[in-house]
Amino acid sequence: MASFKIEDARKNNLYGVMHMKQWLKNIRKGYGKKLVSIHAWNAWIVVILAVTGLMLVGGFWRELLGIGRVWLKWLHIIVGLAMLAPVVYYLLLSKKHWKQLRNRPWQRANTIVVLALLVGWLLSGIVLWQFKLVGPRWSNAALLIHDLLTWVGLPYIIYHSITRTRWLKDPARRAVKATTTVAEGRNMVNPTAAPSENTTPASIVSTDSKPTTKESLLHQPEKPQPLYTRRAFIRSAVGVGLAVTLGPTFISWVGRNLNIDNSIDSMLENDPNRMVPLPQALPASSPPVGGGAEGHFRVYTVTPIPSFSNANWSFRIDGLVERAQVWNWEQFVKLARTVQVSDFHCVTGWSVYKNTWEGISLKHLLTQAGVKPEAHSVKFYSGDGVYTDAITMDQAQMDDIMVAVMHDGKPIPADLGGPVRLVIPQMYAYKSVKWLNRIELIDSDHIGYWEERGYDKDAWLTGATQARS
Ligand code: HEM
Ligand SMILES: Nc1nc2c(c(=O)[nH]1)N[C@H]1C(S)=C(S)[C@@H](COP(=O)(O)O)O[C@H]1N2
Ligand SMILES: [Mo]
Repeated sequence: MASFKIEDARKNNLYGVMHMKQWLKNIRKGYGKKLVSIHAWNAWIVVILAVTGLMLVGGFWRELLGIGRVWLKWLHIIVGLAMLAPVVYYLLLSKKHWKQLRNRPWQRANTIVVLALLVGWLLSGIVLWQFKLVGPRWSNAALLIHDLLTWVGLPYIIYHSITRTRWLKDPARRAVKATTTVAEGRNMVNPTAAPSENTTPASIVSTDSKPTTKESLLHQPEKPQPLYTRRAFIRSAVGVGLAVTLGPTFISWVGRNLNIDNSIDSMLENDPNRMVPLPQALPASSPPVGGGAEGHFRVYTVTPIPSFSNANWSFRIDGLVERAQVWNWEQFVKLARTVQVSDFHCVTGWSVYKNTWEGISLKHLLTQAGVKPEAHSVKFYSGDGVYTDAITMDQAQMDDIMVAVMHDGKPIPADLGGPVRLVIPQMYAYKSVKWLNRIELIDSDHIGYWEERGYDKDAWLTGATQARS
């Protein structure tokens, strides 16, 4: 009995394996053509991801896109996930492709580089997509990897697709044919020449997707030309072009991440704000009790960066309060301040840790103003005239919400929301309104700037510890 069953199981297993083999065989049928079309699909996917991804970083696009930014992000994620299809499909065909490349170490290396890029983008992209699930440490690392792959990988891929287009390859084929090294003609296999299983596509990165026999016939050689010189020239031209256009951005990215230039200091040096007197740091923030912030703020704004002086700056608290108030700068810098250390997390994946903020506790301001019982939300206005956000009265009870005047013992530069910005450490930073100049108590909800454009109304960080309502 028992042995019977084992036999059965073995047979079933065998059938299973045979099915699997048949299935793989079917997949691998016409494999050359399939590789070519996988490659073409993948090239388009990468183009879309590159364009949408670069638009996601840019401050310029941030201002221009508004609600479109959230759609763009979803397009980027959906197309990103779709990249899984060609990658998996290729992996199913890869064994054969690999054998075919056995005498082509460069193509093998290239295949590995491209696969590593794609898989790296996919994994880091999925972590970024699920930022709430993984928490800030992981999404920070994922963003770093995603960026690094973009700065290294995109130039690599652009370089390859430009230097391997057909119009470059055809002349090269002529040159090769004129010599005796036909078999070694690198990358020059014509997919239309023999549409059989043995057809090898040029390489997984070549853009050789739609070969036309006519063209190859037209380009039959008469006499060899000094083509490698031209190829070499175009290659170096493309290389130089890429270095010039992407180089500076890449270097500044590396600089920021290696903390080479302390950019908050340079922001302060060039600060357009003219507030007099400058706030004087409490002992706890100079030197900063937090030991100094770790990480870098990305300067985000949806308007041109506003600047202020004593003449055009004021701060008010009004709406449903017993004692509405307006302060000018001289009065405001005299208000008693406290110091706190907290982390700062943006939903797009970056964080700045251990910020030592000095400012006035929101709770204290509200108590002073005397909130009326009808008040439901606290609405925050930015001096940029556009950005707003709000929290409920319950949320406003958190002790660590701060109307901040200093960061790490120095005034807050205009780039980072100075002279005064809001800090809500337990929520994502889109709640932390920059250039804060008005607090209004209102009897209803208020949907903030980014929430109106698709961000989650629930901005709580995963690890938030205080009153969640
Ligand atoms: C060719 C491949 C890709 C390129 C060139 C690319 C490029 C970029 C760039 C430049 C950013 C902006 C990062 C920043 O703010 O510094 C970004 C963000 C992002 N990418 Fe990709 N990406 C690619 C593939 C993917 C894939 C496969 C996924 C997977 C789902 C993905 C998901 C994301 C997510 C979730 C973000 C964060 C968007 C946000 O919240 O602003 N990406 N990508
Ligand atoms: N007025 C104003 N406040 C703002 C924003 C903005 O664009 N305008 N961006 C928010 C977002 S999404 C983040 S992550 C932080 C970024 O702060 P930073 O520019 O100082 O790094 O500010 C928040 N407050
Ligand atoms: Mo953000």
